[in-house]
Amino acid sequence: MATSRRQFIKISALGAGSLALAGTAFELAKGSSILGKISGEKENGPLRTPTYCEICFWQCAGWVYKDADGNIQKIIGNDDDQHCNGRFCPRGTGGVGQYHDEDRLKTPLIRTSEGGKDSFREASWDEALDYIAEKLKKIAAEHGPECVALFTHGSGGAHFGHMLKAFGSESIAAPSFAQCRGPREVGFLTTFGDIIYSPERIDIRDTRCMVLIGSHLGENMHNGQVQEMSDAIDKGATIITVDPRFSTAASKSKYWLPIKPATDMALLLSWINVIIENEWYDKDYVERYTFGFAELKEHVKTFTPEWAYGITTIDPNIIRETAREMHNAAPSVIVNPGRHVTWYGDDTQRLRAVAILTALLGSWGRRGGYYKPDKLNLPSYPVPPFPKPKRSPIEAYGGKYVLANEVVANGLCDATIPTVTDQCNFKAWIVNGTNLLAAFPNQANTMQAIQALQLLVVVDTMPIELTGYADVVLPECTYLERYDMIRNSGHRQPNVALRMPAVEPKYNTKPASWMAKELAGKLGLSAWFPWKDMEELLDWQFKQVGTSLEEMKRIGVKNYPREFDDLYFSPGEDVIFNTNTGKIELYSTDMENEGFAPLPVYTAHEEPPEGFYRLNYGRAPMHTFSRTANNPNLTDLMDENVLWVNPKVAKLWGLENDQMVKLKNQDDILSTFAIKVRVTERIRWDSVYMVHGFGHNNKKLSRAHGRGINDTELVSRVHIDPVMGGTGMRGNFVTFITDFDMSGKEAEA
Ligand SMILES: Nc1nc2c(c(=O)[nH]1)N[C@H]1C(S)=C(S)[C@@H](COP(=O)(O)OP(=O)(O)OC[C@H]3O[C@@H](n4cnc5c(=O)[nH]c(N)nc54)[C@H](O)[C@@H]3O)O[C@H]1N2
Ligand SMILES: Nc1nc2c(c(=O)[nH]1)N[C@H]1C(S)=C(S)[C@@H](COP(=O)(O)OP(=O)(O)OC[C@H]3O[C@@H](n4cnc5c(=O)[nH]c(N)nc54)[C@H](O)[C@@H]3O)O[C@H]1N2
Ligand code: SF4
Ligand SMILES: [Mo]
Repeated sequence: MATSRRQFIKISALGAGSLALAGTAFELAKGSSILGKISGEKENGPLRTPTYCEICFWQCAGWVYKDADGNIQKIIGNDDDQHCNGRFCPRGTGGVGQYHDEDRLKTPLIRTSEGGKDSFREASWDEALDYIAEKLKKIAAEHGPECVALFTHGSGGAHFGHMLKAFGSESIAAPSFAQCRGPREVGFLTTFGDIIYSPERIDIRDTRCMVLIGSHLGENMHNGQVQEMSDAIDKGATIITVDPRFSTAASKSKYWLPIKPATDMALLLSWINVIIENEWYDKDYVERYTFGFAELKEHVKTFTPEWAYGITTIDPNIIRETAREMHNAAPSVIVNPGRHVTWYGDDTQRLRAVAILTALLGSWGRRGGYYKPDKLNLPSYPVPPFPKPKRSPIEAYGGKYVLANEVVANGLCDATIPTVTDQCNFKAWIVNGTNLLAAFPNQANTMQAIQALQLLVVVDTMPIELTGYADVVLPECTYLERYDMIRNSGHRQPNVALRMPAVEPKYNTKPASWMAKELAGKLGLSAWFPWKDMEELLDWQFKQVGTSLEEMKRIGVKNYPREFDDLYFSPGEDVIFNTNTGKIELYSTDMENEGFAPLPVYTAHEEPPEGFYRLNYGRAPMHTFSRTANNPNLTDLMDENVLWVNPKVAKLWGLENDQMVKLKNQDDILSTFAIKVRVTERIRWDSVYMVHGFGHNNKKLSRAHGRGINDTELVSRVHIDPVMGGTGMRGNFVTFITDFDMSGKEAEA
């Protein structure tokens, strides 16, 4: 009996396998239902499901393919998607590693204290959400709901943001503003009355000249942009790269300007000088659209290339030649506004200079320059009006940064640290999809805020630095296991994209959409979550714009025609800009009204002290910040960061390739881990360079723990941009520590 039973199992297993295999080839061609059943999907279910990628904010739309057993095989780009044109970047392709990562958070955790020792205990969802709801109710009763803040990056922000607004707080911030692109948005807003948006409204496809200033497209994988840049180069576009480091972009450029760090403002002012002095600006455009040209002309008179040479170390002839290249290509020129632009604290002013140059070349609103994106007007599901909070986020940071057009995350963080004058410090943080100990500079400051909290909830997919300090950890399932809000992004054509679950959530994880709705229920806020589930919500919304969830499951992305033919200005068109004067403000009245320089000025920044080097950091094409450092697919491609050191410096210090060093910064902060030296001419002698996002210290990250150095721990000095609160992070200096024992501590010698 036993034998025949064993045989039975064997045969049936084989049978199922071969049935599935036969089914695959056959049914793929015919599209019938057998495969759907085998892969655990409903009858006639698709073999591929649509998603948009969450491995970075670029949100490329793609298809998730599964095999007959329902296992994810691959993710590829959706051909109809303007963000990716059918191609994913290496990170997006490796995104499935986030789903497979065995170190993932698996179940809710609650902090407990016993005998003075803290530990996490596993909890059910009900318990964890009850715990949070009770704490939030208590904080609201004692201090007001506005004392709760949300920090968020990525898709979950929409769900938790909606919940927090219903609760009575508008203090919702992302590190993608004041730690990233904020200065450029404010610099362009005060000049053109409009922002750059994401994806950036730059017409790389048709450009004839692109200037990259500390923006390293190529290593920085703005997917669609990198594709367009490579096409533009093939079509003969001139690339001018300004970077102290020989970046990948620099290697593709006609001109590489290895600028002395922190001096870009001088270069920009001298370009403006050359373009005005030689009358290389677009006279008709300047006359018709701009305000303050005479003041600008007077202002830049002395900023000659010779003046700039003394500051930037860039040859005056090269400054003239590159200005002429821009003039020759105008108006099809992009002086790229970059993205991570929080560098030295005068960043809004630097981006104002970029905006002014753009206006002089007449490239805003012109083919090959800046186009006007169009976005669908997507109605929200009807809910009651949100309660009006007693305190706005701006009040929380005391009337500072009035020109900021988004909430300043570090402003909320600072307002959490108790001071005598503050009316109400933040008492609780909900942190979703952002590793604040890597994203915020000055970790000591962040820690001080965290220690003052009554409640810290961390929603993440991975055990990270921040989860270690949480009171409650909520494990989110990955983007491959959930629905999220409709991606509605501005582009050349309005468009929507759907993310749906390709597979069931692994472990005891849940989507943020579910968490926010459940928590809202426990807080008595169900009126703001009237939909049954995400399917109902999405279907309702899609139907408002002429499609449906059912159709979107089949097509993934839908592009709509533009309502008006206004990608570019038409010749001689009268345009009213959304500024105080209705013109492009070369001279900014907003800046003047707020007590800032109305025309950008150069200020010298601190130089590295003797024996120290400026800490420079950036991106690698196969990783995103700190979020991919443990992804098994991507660690296969790169599993640590290395330290770029100029050969002159290496010789001086006797450093060799692959030697491990630690770094110490100007404030005596020693890196927790060590990093491998890479000796290379590609970095100037006054700086060192590493990729951001490594050096994790959470031991639960089996592939990322202790691999390389975390640049953030060495960025203890912050230069705040007074205009919009951005955290300038590039004014930090490090020296080499070669004498340490590998167990962690600097050797006593
Ligand atoms: N020193 C230094 N600091 C920087 C930068 C730098 O280059 N150097 N760059 C700055 C810039 S430009 C930016 S935009 C910010 C970026 O800041 P962040 O977006 O905070 O970057 P990450 O470090 O990747 O942290 C993302 C967190 O989200 C989690 N996560 C990933 N997917 C999901 C998901 O689906 N759901 C949830 N709930 N969580 C998820 C990850 O596990 C990770 O813990 O950092 C800024 N700070
Ligand atoms: N693969 C990948 N792509 C990404 C991301 C990622 O994590 N991984 N993150 C995305 C995000 S949110 C952002 S904000 C962007 C950021 O991408 P970028 O806007 O390109 O910014 P960084 O990565 O900070 O690039 C830093 C560049 O500036 C140079 N630099 C340093 N100091 C100076 C200086 O004083 N002057 C000049 N001119 N240059 C200087 C550095 O050498 C480096 O090449 O990348 C996006 N794309
Ligand atoms: S650029 Fe790459 S990582 Fe970012 S969303 Fe697109 S495919 Fe994903
Ligand atoms: Mo960013």
